Amino acid sequence: MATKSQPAHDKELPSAEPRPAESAEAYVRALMAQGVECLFMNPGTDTIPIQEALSKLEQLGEPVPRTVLCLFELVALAAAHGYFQATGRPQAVLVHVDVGTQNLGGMLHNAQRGRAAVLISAGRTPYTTDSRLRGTRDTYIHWLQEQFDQHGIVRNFVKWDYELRRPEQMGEVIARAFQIAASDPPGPVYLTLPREVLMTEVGDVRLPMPEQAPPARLGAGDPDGLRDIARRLVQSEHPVVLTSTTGRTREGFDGLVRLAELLALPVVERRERTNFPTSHPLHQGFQPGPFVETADLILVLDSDVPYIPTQVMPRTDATIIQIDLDPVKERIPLWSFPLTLAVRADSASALGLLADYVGELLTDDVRQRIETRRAELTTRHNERRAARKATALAARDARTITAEWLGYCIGQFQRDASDCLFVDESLTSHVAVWNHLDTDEPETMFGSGGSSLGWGLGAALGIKLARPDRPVVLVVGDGSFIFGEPLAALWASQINQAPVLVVVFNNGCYNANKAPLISAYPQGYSVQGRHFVGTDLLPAPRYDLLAAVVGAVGERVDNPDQVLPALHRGLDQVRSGRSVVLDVILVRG
Ligand SMILES: Cc1ncc(C[n+]2csc(CCOP(=O)(O)OP(=O)(O)O)c2C)c(N)n1
Ligand SMILES: [Mg+2]
Repeated sequence: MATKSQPAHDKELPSAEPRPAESAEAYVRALMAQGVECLFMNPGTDTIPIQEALSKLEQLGEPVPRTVLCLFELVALAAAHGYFQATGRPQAVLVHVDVGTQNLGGMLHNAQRGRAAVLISAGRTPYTTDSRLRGTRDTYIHWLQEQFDQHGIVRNFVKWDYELRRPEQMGEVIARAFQIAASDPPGPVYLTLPREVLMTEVGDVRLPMPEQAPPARLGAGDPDGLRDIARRLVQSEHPVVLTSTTGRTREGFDGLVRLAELLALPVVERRERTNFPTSHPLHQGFQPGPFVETADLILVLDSDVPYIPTQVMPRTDATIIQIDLDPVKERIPLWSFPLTLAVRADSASALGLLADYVGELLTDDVRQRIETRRAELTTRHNERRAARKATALAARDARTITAEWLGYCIGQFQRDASDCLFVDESLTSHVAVWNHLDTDEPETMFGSGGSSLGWGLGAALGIKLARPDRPVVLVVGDGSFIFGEPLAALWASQINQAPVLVVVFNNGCYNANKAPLISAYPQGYSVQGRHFVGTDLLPAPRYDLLAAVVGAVGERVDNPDQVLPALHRGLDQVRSGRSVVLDVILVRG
């Protein structure tokens, strides 16, 4: 288990006042019992018992989670989210009362939508005003921090919330929190910790082991239903697979490759994970539109929004099957995508069974049809890739760097540095990145799964902590970079020996806001008067200079020829232990 600093058992123990064990120590031990490796935290007067417990237990030689101090809370939650994505192991976040909870901000939305199992714990201002009680109110702010419903801040976003009422509950409450967070579909949970409870002296607290409170997992689903799907897949003339997160596990990725290859299924991704090898001939890019319109069978795997129904509609006679941990999206209030079959299952298991059933149904006729389709799809794949490459190369000799060229260079870079993991918050540049980056291995690309910006920097930190053996590259819009509290995130990366390579797509604007404005009002005042309100980030801050403030390395790149060398220089720095901010100046949006 990771411990940040050297425990003190080999030195003289400090002459600390010996105190009986308080329940805050049970909190730390309960986290350890649940296998928590990192506690991403930002403190307050409410968390001091836990800070003392961490210090005490570490100095007494007990294993404790690694503490990662995040100087802004949203970094903490994004990091725990990234860590979970990279490992499947839920981590813990600890924040200060109502205000620290509020600073988690949009990362709560991302953890919810991205199905990240995380225990978020927050202090709760002391209940009492009785000086005989340990932990009672003793400072001005203790009155201000109390809200009628602190949990109400998070209740839209979490699967479960609870206030620890008695110190004796600590073990079972923490076990319950992790059980719910990790049960399918996973998600964040919230626990408040009143200070008097944390500071109550306790004897031994029962700590249930994780194996006594296992999460509920979905398996492959109903075998009869899967046989029916297999039959429909074999009969289909124009099938398509749409996926967003099937590659969240290696089994899901391998299962999709197996089924797609068996039937020559075109796969269209929305890349929140690497779901299918980009260079595979059956990979058909990232635009569902043309396939959705013509398909007689649409197999939607692990996707919240498979296509945009106001832009493209499936055929009325199409069979549409959704296999997902939550196929009808119970937490999305309005969701009315037409479905023939909704299958609640873990796609990784379901795909294996489906492939077995399909194998039993293949006749010579069917095989012939499949081979014809495979040939057509291979041609289509090659043409699309060639067109994207031509677009990128056409930009090589331009004076300014286009997003396509930057995406292409990142793709070239990745060929040499194939051990890199990519975190994606590149917004309107994402298709340029996804198209050129041949992330052919599972668990090599991570997106938030939600829409709250500022996730990438914290997530990259968490992923690097989880996978210290792999270089981590964040591709991020300039706006999103700022939303991510770069000072807090890069500082934490530096001091925790978790360096990341940050590539800022500096187009000087919120293009994701500007482009739809232009398309909704093509002849409007904004366009005609070249006066865009609230979209331009100009004059652009010197993002590269910000790196030096925390001992990281910054470089500004504005010459197309320099993009690839700068990426390699950046990687060299990262491999030697320093984070890097590459501020790449793009054509202005
Ligand atoms: C927390 C948060 N605030 C605001 C938005 C609305 N929003 C969506 S995209 C965007 C602009 C993103 O800019 P940038 O990261 O530079 O990427 P670009 O659009 O330029 O590609 C904004 C402000 C959001 N999604 N999340
Ligand atoms: Mg931008």
